[in-house]
Amino acid sequence: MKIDILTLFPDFFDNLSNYSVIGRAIKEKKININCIDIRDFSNNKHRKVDDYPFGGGHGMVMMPGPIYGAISHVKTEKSKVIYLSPQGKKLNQDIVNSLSNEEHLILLCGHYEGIDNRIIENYIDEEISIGDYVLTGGEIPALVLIDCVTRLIPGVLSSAESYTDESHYDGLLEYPQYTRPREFNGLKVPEILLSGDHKRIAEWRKSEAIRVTLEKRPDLLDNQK
Ligand code: 4FD
Repeated sequence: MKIDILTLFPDFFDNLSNYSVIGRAIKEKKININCIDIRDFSNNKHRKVDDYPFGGGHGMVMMPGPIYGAISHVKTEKSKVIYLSPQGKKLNQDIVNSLSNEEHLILLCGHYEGIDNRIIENYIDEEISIGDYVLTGGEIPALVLIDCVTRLIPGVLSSAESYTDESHYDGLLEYPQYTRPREFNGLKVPEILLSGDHKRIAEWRKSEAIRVTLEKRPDLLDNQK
């Protein structure tokens, strides 16, 4: 998968190739991440990319020209252009699954009070939010999206790191996990996990996943497919 990040802060993404699973995916060429500095597409000698809002009001708005220039520079017929914004559709594992099948993502990171609405209406395929809160820029949401999409690309996770037992894979939270020692500060590991009875362990884990989901995130059970 190719990922182009359109940003005013390309340095922010400098160390991705040293980071855990994403770093490995980059080195193994499962993903190809490229940063585009939106300022490079300003037609202004001061590399200005924002201006006052028409109609007045506080703050600045990112001008359409530089953003359009940056999108046009990387876009092909196979691209999906995503704008990270607090007004977007809230990201969930279903959206992540479908994005992981794309060939080329273009991630547009906004700043200031947002971008000229003509870009959103005409040149963006999907507007995505990582949750109902406001950040100073779209760069961290872009990183979140890159992280959760990358780990679903075939060959990125080893079978030992498989995601099929994890929270949100099947609409439930993950069952409780334990490791050695068997007793820690007087606290014991559930006996069944030491029994070696794999069928009963699988049943226990399924019922624990449901119990934990009911306790911590009952809203997830309303959306069972
Ligand atoms: N919840 C999110 C995305 C971006 C952001 C920005 C308009 C502000 C939160 C466009 C206003 C971008 C999110 C930058 N904050 N801040 O996903």
